[in-house]
Amino acid sequence: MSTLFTSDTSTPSDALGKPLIGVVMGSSSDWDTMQYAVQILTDFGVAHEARVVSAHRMPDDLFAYAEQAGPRGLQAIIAGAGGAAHLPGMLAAKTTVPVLGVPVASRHLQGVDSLHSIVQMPKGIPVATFAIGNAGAANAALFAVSLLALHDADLAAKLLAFRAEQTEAARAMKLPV
Ligand code: RP5
Repeated sequence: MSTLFTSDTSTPSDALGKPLIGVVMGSSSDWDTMQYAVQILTDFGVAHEARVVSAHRMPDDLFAYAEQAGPRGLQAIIAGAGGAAHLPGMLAAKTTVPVLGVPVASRHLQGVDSLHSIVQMPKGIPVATFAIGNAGAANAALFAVSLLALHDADLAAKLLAFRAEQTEAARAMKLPV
């Protein structure tokens, strides 16, 4: 088995310990969007990793990542890609670890192409698909936190506090009139 993606390839984003959530993206150009997922995971103290795994430029690496995800203990993979966005679907085809897909806004079609590529999975291989762009990246991470919180009371409490904070912020909103 390839050791390409074992957790001894530590990066600063692995600093919280053995990763529970993998954040992968098709290009470093996706980072502007995918950083919102990583920020949420960091804020909640969820151990994670972030990697570029390009479906069409690194297909063997994609397969290795997917095959090793379960054995490495990943609980979910957040996968962001733009254009003809094969990455989330191909990961899902090679692992039963839940894949959360984030459509990254593309240069020419503003991410509608990415959304359709990710959301229109044929029956049998699901990819949970989120909104195009930054909100989708953040929500995918919040969804991953919700999954982990089912079996982690401290994380569940943090999630409730996060929701309460949002509620208070909305209640405090003022209009210019
Ligand atoms: C996809 O192609 C990536 O996910 C990215 O959104 C898009 C453009 O990639 P670059 O040309 O910026 O590397 O594979």
